[in-house]
Parts: sequence; C-alpha cells; structure tokens
Amino acid sequence: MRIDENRLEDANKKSIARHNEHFDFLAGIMTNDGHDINAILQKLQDFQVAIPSWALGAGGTRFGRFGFQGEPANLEQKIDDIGILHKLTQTAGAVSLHIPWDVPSDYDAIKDLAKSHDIVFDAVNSNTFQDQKNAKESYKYGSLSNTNSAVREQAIAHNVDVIKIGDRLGSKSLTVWLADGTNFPGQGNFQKALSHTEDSLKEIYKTLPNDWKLFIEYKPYEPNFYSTVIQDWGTSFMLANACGDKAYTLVDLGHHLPNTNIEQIVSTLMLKGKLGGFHFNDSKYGDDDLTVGSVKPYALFLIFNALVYGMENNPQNPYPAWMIDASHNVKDPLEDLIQSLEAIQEAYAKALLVDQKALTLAQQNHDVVKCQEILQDAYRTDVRPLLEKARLNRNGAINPIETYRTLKIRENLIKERGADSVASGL
Ligand code: LRH
Ligand code: MN
Ligand code: MN
Repeated sequence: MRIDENRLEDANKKSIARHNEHFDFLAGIMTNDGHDINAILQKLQDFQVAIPSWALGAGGTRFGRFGFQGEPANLEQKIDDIGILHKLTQTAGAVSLHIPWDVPSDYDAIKDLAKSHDIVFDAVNSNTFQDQKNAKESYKYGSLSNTNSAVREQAIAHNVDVIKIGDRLGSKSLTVWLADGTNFPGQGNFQKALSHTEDSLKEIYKTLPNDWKLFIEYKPYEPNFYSTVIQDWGTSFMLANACGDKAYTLVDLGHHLPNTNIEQIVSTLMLKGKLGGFHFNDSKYGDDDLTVGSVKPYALFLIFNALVYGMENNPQNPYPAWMIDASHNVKDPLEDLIQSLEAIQEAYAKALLVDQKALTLAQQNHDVVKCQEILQDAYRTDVRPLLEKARLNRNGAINPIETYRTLKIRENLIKERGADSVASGL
C-alpha cells in the first residue's frame, strides 16, 4: 500500500495551527540566541537513516516470537513498508539488506520499486552466523576465524557474493558482523582466531570495488559468552587499519559493556578518520535492541554531540552510514521505527543547538559548571517543532505516529497481506 497524498495533507491540516504556534515560539528564541534556523532545518532534512530489511517484522527472543499481523512477506513488501516510513517521516530514505535473508530475485524491478519510494540501497550485511541450506561447511565453531580453512573460505566467498549483490543494487558498503568466539575458557586460541580473522578480512577487502567501504562491527559477547573475536572498537580499529583505507569501524550502540563511554569512542574514531557506520538502538542491560532513545536519551544526545563535532571538525572521517538496528517484540514494527527515527532526529537537532564556541571557551577556562550548563541547555530545549517543520518542508507528516493511526495503515496492511503474514528472513 501507498500513502494517499490528499489524506496525508488532510491529517497535516488538523495539526498545522498548533505546529505553527510552537514553531514560531521556538524560532523566536533560537534566532535571539543566534542560531541559523534554516541551516539547522536543512541538516535535519538531509539526515537519512537506513532501515534494515530484518526490522520490518516482529522480532523475538529465544523463548518465542509473537508475530505482528500484516508483516511484509517478501523483499518487495519490506521496501513498501520502508516507503511508508519514509513518506511519513522523510528520514528513512535508505534500506540495508541482509544476505541471504533478502536476496532480490528481479534486480531491476526491486531497484525501480525502491526508486519509486525515494529509497536508496545502503550497506549490505553478510551472514556467517547461521548455517545456510545446503552449505558444505558449518559455522558452529566460527566463520572467518575458524581453525578449518575450508570454513574460512566458504565465509570469505559468501562475503564476496554479498558485495556482488550489493554492487548490482548500487550499495557502496559491506558490513561484517561476526558471531565468532568461544563459550568456554580453553575452547580456542585467541591469537590464532584473531590472525585468521585478519587474513580472511584482507581476502574480502581485496575484492572490494574502489568506491566501496568495509565496515567491521564489534560486540563484546553474545552468542558467545566467554570470548568474542572482534570484541571491542580497538580490535575492529586494528583490523580496519590492517585491511586498508577503505576499511572502517562500525559502532552499534548495543554492542558495549555497561557504562561504556560511547561518545568518547566516537570521538577517537572520527579523529582517526575511521568511523564508517553507526547502528542505532537502545538498551538497559545488554544488546537489547530497544527503540532508540527509549531508555537513555541523554546518552544518545551526548553521542550525537560527539558526532556533530566530528562531522564539523574531522574532514579526515567520511560521512558515516546510519542505520537503525533495533528489534521489537511487543510493538507494531513500523510504529517502533517511527519512534526510533524521531528519537534520532531529536538527539541530532539538540546536538546542533550546542553552542560550540561557548563550550570551547568554557573548557579553556576550566569552567566545569558552564560546560555542563551549555550541554544541558541544548538538551533541555524542546526541539519537536523543528522536527515537524523539517518533515513538513519535505511533504512528510507533522505527527507521523498519529497520522499512521489516523490513516489506519496497519489495518490496511492486514487487509492486503492477511493477518498471518510473517516477515520473511528471520
Ligand atoms: C548483531 C547484530 C548485527 C547485525 C545482526 C543482524 O548483534 O546486531 O549488527 O548485523 O545483529
Ligand atoms: Mn548492528
Ligand atoms: Mn546487535
């Protein structure tokens, strides 16, 4: 299904008076404070986040999965769902495919479909954490790090295939996340596992087209609970450096031990020009994959503050690839993604409000109180009218969730696809 322009306009008409009142009030304050509102709006309008093809259905835990009705049953329907998200939020202009969960059958048709929704193909993700049907070798004891060269070769070949698939779609990056590690002390040799991983990544890197990037994701634990080969940003950074200029570290917010200072990691990587990609989610305990900004919105703001500083001051770092890597057991996946997109834009907008000059001065004067005041002044600003205006300027919805419900989108999807429709892939 597609959103009817007229019905979207009607929904906006109901909120426009309230929006104008709030926006004018905020714009007045911001202008007085010396902000260039149009420049900030433009940045918000340009900020696009990729939606992973595996996030459109209800997720699950190892204890069970509770489906959500009207889930997209194939890649075409997943792209249609992202089209709905993008139409409403004007922030979801990209899709990140997971191979082999979402291999296109007709490349031209899928490219046309994505284009018709104004969606581009962002990073492609390989999968060497599950055994595939008819695969000769098993990943039970690792993939790129496996002690058995036949397994490593199979995993390398899969990544090379994923690059080829992405190339046909216009993707420009490959994200590698490895589940490789051990569950028990003594199960494996740390040095050999790391060396194999480095050698395997170098083989993949060799086949990367010139204008592509390789993103290396890290994660401290899960599914292995004693050791993970690429456990932290330092290991990923080291491997990226070993591969070459086109290899980068990818930060997934959920892939850290509790209380890790992620904004400092972001700063270090950007200073060194090695922050390639970013996966958004939120967590209370571990890699919970909760809705972005639902648990620690201030931490998200501090991370965005580091990202904004890096984007403005580190030309050595490429513009990062943004993706939501969240999962949802009890919410409508589309509503959940709308909430995540809103939280990302909100944190970004607040970070754009930080008075960088005043902050530098306060830091130089060691005025610790002032430093905190500057950050919190930006954080405490209600920027929602700015987000509304950015969406409106691009013909999106003033209130995406409300509009999603008013237009009865889920009900229509259920009518179209049936109540039992289950997301393909997972
Ligand atoms: C690993 C992970 C990774 C994705 C995969 C599907 O925890 O979040 O970022 O590639 O799940
Ligand atoms: Mn991730
Ligand atoms: Mn994860």
